[in-house]
Amino acid sequence: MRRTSQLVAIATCISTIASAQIPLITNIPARTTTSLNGTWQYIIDPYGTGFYDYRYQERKENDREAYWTTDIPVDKTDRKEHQFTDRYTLQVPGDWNSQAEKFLYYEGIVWYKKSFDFTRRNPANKVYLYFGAVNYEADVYLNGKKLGKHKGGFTPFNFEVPDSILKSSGNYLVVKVDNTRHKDEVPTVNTDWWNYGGITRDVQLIEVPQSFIQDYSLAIKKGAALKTLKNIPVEGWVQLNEWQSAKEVVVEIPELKIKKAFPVTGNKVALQFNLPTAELWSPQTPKLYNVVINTSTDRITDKVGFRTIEAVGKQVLLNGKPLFMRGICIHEEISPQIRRAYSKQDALQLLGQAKELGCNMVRLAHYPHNENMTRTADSLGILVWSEIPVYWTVDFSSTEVFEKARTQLTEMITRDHNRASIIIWSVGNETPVNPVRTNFMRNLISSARSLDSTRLVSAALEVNYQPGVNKIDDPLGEYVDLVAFNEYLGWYSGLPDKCRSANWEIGYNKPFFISETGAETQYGFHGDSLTRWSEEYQEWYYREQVAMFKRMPDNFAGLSPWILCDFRSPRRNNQTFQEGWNNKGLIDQKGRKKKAFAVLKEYYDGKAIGNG
Ligand code: GCB
Repeated sequence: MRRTSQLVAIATCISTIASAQIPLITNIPARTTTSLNGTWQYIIDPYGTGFYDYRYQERKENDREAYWTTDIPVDKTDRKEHQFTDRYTLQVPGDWNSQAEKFLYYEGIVWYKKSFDFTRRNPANKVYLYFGAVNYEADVYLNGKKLGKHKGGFTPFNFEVPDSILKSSGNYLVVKVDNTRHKDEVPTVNTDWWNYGGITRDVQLIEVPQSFIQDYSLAIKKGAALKTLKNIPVEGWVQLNEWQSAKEVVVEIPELKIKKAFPVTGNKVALQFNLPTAELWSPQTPKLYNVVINTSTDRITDKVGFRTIEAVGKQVLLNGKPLFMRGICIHEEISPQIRRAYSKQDALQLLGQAKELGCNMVRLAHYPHNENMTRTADSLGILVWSEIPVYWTVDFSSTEVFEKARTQLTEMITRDHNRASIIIWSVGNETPVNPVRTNFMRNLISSARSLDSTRLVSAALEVNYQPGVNKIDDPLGEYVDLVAFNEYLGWYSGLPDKCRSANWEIGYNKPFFISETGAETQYGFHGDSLTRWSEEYQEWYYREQVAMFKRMPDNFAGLSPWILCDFRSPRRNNQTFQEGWNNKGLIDQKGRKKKAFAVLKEYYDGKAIGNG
């Protein structure tokens, strides 16, 4: 947004702790699953009574008053002070805020309960319980036994379900969901979006053989020259949960007549082979190949696109050719229902609107969106910037907070590293410039690179506004592949005609990207272009910005204005024009396009000629 002061803080060295192994199972859509979506019962528990006793001590596992223990009285004398009934239910997936008026502003604890029967497809299978995401903290209990805990509102997690706990009938799954904001979490207490609570994404039981393929990666070798589309080198790996019984890994791409076998000598098997030829994935040709990975005990299929992405000199190259990113930022919120987005239908709506705007790229702000978004982006041919919620002022001095951020980064990359659409991992947004933060962010950048060396790493930085010239001189610029920054010339400072005299100096010889720019307006409010909040003001803002983009330095690699749709934000309290909404969308909460939509579309349609 704006950088007003430079904090000088004492640099504390964040020690690089060895990466924690997160046994996340990937490619859930292709696994044998049983959905636990649907109607769940709930109890709202603002005091945490189900978790703490009256001395505020954590309850023991078999405490009869704990909400994870059965709520059924043993006989008529039994006193049970918690009970789940069908009178109080929530739909999963889904945030709670949008499901009943009493939840609209609720932040705190809600207990969810689902009863289910379960028959294994194969009695020898292992079973995992998988959550697409729970915001923010989830404590998970099955039949009164704790399976585990997870923090982080936008990334998946799974627990192994021991055979001794799971029954064929009468299981009850209880999840304590807590979306209370805390200073030492990621994000921290202060953001500019609504903190939707709940089990916001799918819940599934996954069945896998005892020895199974946990994860895998396939991508064109970094730095490969693609002059001719012949003998394209592919590299990757297959991660097995255990290797002794797997023998060999066989990778097949039937359409390309590829079948390669690799001996298994450990849990992680390196892959290396050539594609004799292939159609590369790009926005114009979002070609996905069916890939089959087999071991002697497991088999998994996926649809994988092959492409390269690099920052070379002043340019971003997609498949070796200069790329201009015609982007738009998107929050994971959907109109007209006003709720967290989660489904394929939601993804089609949001990405469809971006396509209509002329986009070839989206910035998924400010946290990892659900997997339907990235899979749909793969199939529609939309490039993606994916980000973790290291937003504004997380506690950069804390090693625990760093670990929380790194866990979310790891979970984001693990889930999505086979999505060709994703070209940029972002480690944060508008973090204040000082040595402690720079060290923190730098360590995140190196973590991202060590998890995935095939994509660009970036972060949305701020502008150092100076008379005569606006500088991008944040020291973090040295460590990112793509220098990205948010600028609001004409909204947070001055009027849009400020753009006419604006000059830009990028302190790094790298491609740069405007990760945000925008102005707020209420759909249907009209005035002259000088009238704040009018559609005409926003339209003028975009006209001046577009004129400025046209004279940007030649390392300008694209932009993702703020934002596709208006979204809920408790920070926005102008009771005439905002009422709890950030209205910088080009589309309003009812799905109606504002005048500025056409201005950006015209610019993008012009840029599209000859560019992905
Ligand atoms: C920003 C933030 C974004 C805000 C936006 C605004 O710079 O990155 O999260 O919503 O500005 O509207 O002020």
